[in-house]
Amino acid sequence: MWGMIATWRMALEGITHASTLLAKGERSAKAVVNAVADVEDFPFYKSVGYGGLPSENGEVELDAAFMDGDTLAFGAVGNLVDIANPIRVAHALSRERFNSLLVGVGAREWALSQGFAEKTMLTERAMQHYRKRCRETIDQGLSPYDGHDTVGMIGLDTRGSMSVATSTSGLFMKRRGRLGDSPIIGSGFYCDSQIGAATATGVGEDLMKGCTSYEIVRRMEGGMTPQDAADSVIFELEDKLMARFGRVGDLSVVCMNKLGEFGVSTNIKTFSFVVATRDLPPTVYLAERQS
Ligand code: SD4
Repeated sequence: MWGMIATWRMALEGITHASTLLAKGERSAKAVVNAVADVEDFPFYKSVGYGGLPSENGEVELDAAFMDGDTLAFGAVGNLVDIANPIRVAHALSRERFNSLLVGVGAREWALSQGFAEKTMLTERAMQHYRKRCRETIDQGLSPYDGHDTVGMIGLDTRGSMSVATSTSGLFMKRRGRLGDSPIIGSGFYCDSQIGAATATGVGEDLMKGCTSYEIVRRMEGGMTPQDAADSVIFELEDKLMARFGRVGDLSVVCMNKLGEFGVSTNIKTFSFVVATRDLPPTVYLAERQS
């Protein structure tokens, strides 16, 4: 068996490419890193990589992570500025024994020291969105826009190895230095080849409260199907936050177990995701809120 699953329609082209690699026996790590890098490179996706929307100071600060489900090694970067492919930096970090999560200036310095290319990640189009939002909110003060288009992608290869990758510019108009769930292990992503993997998108501040991705993997380990694990984690977290915090943001997840069975859950009306497996051609699906 081999398979890939990812959040949002934007992953389709990357998965279409990368799934041909998996079908030929390529490693899941290479498949997810290449596919996420494709999403990062596409200028019109407003919340990932090049063309991502800026923080409130006008700077594009990018977060990304990679986890190898065989070794449980992970690498992540946060608030990385003007480096072409944050996911490739995160992947390189996963090979280091220490310093697995680097943020800000330190992340940038390390990326440059390793020969990663500098690139201005703020596009004219993203700048126009930024100026418009500044005008709209001039009286109310800036508040982060609950956009949610983090790409989170899981790969299972023919050897049974699994990997997960995430990449995002986070919330539009976030405060400088803010991190969401996407570079945080256990929240935005988790992967264990002996069980399965999960990755999240939505309001990071709320996804982190449930250690969402780790919790889904743990429930799959306990015998739940991926779909039941995803639904139970999302709706229990939503109930808990509503009862104790009085509000909840958008929460969406995709997960896959070591057999290539997948699950998807969302608390928003519709959530698009992409799947490709040995038995299913790369396709965009829409998940709907189930309760
Ligand atoms: C964050 N979870 O930074 C990310 C944003 C996101 O879909 O997923 N958008 O909080």
